[in-house]
Amino acid sequence: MASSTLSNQEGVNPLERRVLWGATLFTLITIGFIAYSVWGLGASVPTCMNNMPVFKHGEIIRHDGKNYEIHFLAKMWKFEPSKVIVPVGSTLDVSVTSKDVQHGFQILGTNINFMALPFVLTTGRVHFTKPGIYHIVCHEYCGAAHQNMNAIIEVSDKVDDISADGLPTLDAGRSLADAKGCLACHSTDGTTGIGPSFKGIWGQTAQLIDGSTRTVDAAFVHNMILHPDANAIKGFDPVMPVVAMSDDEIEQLTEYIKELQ
Ligand code: HEC
Ligand SMILES: [Cu+2]
Repeated sequence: MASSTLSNQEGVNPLERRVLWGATLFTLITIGFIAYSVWGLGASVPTCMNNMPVFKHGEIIRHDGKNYEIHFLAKMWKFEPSKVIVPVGSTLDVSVTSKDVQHGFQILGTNINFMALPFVLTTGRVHFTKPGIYHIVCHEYCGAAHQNMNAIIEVSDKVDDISADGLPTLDAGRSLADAKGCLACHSTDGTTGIGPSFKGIWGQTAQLIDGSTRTVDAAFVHNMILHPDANAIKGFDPVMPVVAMSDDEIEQLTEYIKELQ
């Protein structure tokens, strides 16, 4: 029995010796696999930081060189930003949170595979050495339009730096709406101000004071910006000013309003 083995002063039982060697070998192999996955395959363990304040909007932040920090906001049923263009060789520090329910976040073909949880930031790092389109999907069922929830990272060998159109229209549109003073009268969260909120109007029917109706689409937004006086909407004082804008800017604002559905 064990006590007689232990009291055996002649040395370690050969069977025990084999078990010890076996266990040591097994441990070394395991450590070897971990080392290989970290240095050989570039795996990084996602860090879950639940004591950090979470962000409320998606954002692309450029640090030095080809180092980017991307904040992905998952919400029913899209990711913000929905498109990111970075040059080949970029390293992305990705952090993910959710605005509403539990979502999934996987960048296909990379080691980034997270849960996107409300009030929680999950972060990881991914390095892109090959050009291509990398799809991001939500892999956690999150409601009616779950299957539409996707985004892309385009890794390009043509751009030297993150290109302007790599910035999500949401961010470009937001800063434009801000710069042009639209946000003074139009909220982006559904609350009515001096004008209707930008949130949720896309595709809706606007009731004009002359009794006619308009569908809020690209043509209407364009017309509204150029001739606000010709589109007085029921329930509002017709105070919207004409703001000089290029067609490109109008398009960006239109995209912005569209994304705020
Ligand atoms: C001084 C306040 C004010 C500013 C600034 C303003 N708007 Fe408006 N906007 C309104 C009001 C009020 C309405 C409702 C229509 C009306 O009666 O004139 C409106 C309506 C709209 C609509 C139609 C909304 C719907 O429900 O169909 C769009 C689109 C719009 N504005 C876009 C813009 C954009 C883009 C800017 C910035 C370039 C802007 N507005 C700046 C007050 C403003
Ligand atoms: Cu989802």
